[in-house]
Amino acid sequence: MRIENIVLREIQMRLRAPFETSFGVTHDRRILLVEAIVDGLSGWGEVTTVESPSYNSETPDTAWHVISDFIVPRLIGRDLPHAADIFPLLSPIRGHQMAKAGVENAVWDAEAQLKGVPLSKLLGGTGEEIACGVSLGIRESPQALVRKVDEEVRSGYQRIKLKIKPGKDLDFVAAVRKEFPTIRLSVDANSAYDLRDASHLKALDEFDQPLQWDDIHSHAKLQRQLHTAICLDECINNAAHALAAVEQGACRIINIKLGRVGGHSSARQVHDICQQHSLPVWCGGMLESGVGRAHNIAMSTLPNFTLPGDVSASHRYWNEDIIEPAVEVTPSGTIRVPRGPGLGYAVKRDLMDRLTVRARDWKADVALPV
Ligand code: OSB
Ligand code: MG
Repeated sequence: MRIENIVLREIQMRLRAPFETSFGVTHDRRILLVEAIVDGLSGWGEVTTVESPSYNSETPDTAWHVISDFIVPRLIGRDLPHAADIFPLLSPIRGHQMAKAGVENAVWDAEAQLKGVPLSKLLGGTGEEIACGVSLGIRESPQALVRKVDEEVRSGYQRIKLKIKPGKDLDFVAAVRKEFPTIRLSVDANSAYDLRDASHLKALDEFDQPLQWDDIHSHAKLQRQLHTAICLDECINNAAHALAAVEQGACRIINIKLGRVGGHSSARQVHDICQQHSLPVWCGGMLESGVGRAHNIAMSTLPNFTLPGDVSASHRYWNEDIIEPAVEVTPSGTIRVPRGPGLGYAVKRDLMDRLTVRARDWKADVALPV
């Protein structure tokens, strides 16, 4: 497999509704897309940074810089047996997982297309459909949140995740729990608390990363004080972090985000460590366009993804997605895994071109800005 050409572009897409987390409100997404042309076929990857360094340390601009100046020069013109060979080639670049993942994942898509198999199968996935949940941004009032939960439960989603922050937590969660006593519920604080909040947090149900973004140790202390499961998100950026968290008892669930861990190779390692330790995983979301969403669907077919992920229908985010068909969710809250080669969705080039605000193109043997 020869990487002949890499095209990096930034697209801007407006969310259908603003999304509020403990670190801020997002209206417009800045998304980098990577097209890797491998043996004449285009594979696609998405860089899942948010707009500011508030979820992790990356932004669209740090990813643009690192891809342009460090990742592309290491890969352009290379002949590789597998997309999995990219991960070790990029290990001299410290961090910048989301930048790496965008590129590595594009080559995974290309490899699956070249082999004529769905990406899910190339990754080792099984199953025809994946279980879906939704992540709901912070709302004005508990009543508004209950109305939104009602809508999503009626659509069939199998798990509801509520974003919380100090001052918008217990009342909101209690109102939802009262109205929906049996739904699978979790709450995501995106690192907005610290250990002094332990007694306050005990009143809540289930957690997605309450404490500092990079602090496995404090989560271990908190998990010992709670009955309910902590799910780590921001803390787990590679297989070593996953092993540390598992062995220290810092969580009972891990959410895997392809970008956060650096792409499919690393995601599989994290998945396998969790599986060996009987810790279930689920697929996290980063308000992706269809390209990133399609990668999430493929990854979610791995056998230890036993909990519903934050992978939901395109129309919850976008008026028009950049892939076709758009991702749809069945009335029982599942997504059917596409059977076509690669990602199994087609990229809408016209729409993507209209949304593109900058692009850069590298060809094998010469590296010239467009
Ligand atoms: O913590 O999962 C998170 C969005 C941006 C940054 C962090 C997170 C999220 C989400 C979005 O929860 C989930 C989705 O894509 O639906
Ligand atoms: Mg989270």
